[in-house]
Amino acid sequence: MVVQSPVAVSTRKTRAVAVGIPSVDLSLDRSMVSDLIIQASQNYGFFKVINHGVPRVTISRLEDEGVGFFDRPAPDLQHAEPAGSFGYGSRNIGLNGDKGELEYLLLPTDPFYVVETSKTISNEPQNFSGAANGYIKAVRELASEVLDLAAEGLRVHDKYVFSKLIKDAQNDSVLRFNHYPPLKTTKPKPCKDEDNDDEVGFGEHSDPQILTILRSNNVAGLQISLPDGLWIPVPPDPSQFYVIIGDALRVLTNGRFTSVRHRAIANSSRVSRISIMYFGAPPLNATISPLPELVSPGNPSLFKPFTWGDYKKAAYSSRLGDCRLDHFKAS
Ligand code: GA4
Repeated sequence: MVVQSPVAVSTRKTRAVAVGIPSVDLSLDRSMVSDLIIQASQNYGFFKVINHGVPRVTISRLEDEGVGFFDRPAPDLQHAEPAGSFGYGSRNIGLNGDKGELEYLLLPTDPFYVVETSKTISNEPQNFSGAANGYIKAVRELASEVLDLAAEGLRVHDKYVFSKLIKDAQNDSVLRFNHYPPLKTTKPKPCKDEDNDDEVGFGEHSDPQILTILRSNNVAGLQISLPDGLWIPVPPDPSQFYVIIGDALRVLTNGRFTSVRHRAIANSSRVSRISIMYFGAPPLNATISPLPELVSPGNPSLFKPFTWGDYKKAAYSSRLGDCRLDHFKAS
């Protein structure tokens, strides 16, 4: 595994530490890549992928559309609200009172839906939908490749067992843009206690889905939690992607993979931070339970079976930082 150069950290709730983020080079020999993915997914639930094959223009086109969207006047942003919990949001996260110093746009990834929704997002909807659909297709392929490599490394019978869930025509995957506005220089820096919510960009949580593909511009903010609870910053790298293992994959692997807790600190730089996440999710009626190959008398199932729809419902009834999987543990 390529481990990036050590970083010294000393920020709120982090200790000074030297840790590298695991990095997986997809151009290496296939069995080596799959071993690296297994190690990183078990030990961190998080890794960077390099030599990912997604064209730079596919990324920059969508980032430009995202920047253009958040630059629009406030009343236009509110119109980007197609239905339910999708659309534009600001400061309010989810439905149960979580707050963060950001604004965002959440979209389903169905290409027809993207085309329809684009009319409320951009004055040039074909540009937005073209960029979004091109990006979604590319990162879904990337996510599927990572999942196939993971299945190979786990030596499970069906190598497509994970990727077919996010490729299913009824998949429930989501695309999210987060905009963390730059620090307002006119506002005096408040002197607040350690747990002050004002400093949270997007609070600590694990992603409920199977796999997240995250990419940001060159502004820092993302942090991941190590198994011992230590938080480490993730250096931004606009040309690469980060992979986040979600709760559903943790269950499918019977806890062999960990679903990493992560957060974004509020943006303290003078430029905006823009991140784009693809959350690969199964169809609502798909059953999520440990793969039989990963269960044995010595290694019993850690979770009760549930559908993705059940889990999504539980997620939306919970607070962002809750450990939602606790309710689905086998007794
Ligand atoms: C975290 C991962 C994705 O961003 C998201 C988030 C969702 C939301 O922002 O609407 C949730 C959060 C996320 C998990 C718990 C619930 C739902 C906010 C929240 C408090 C879109 C998702 O699928 O789950």
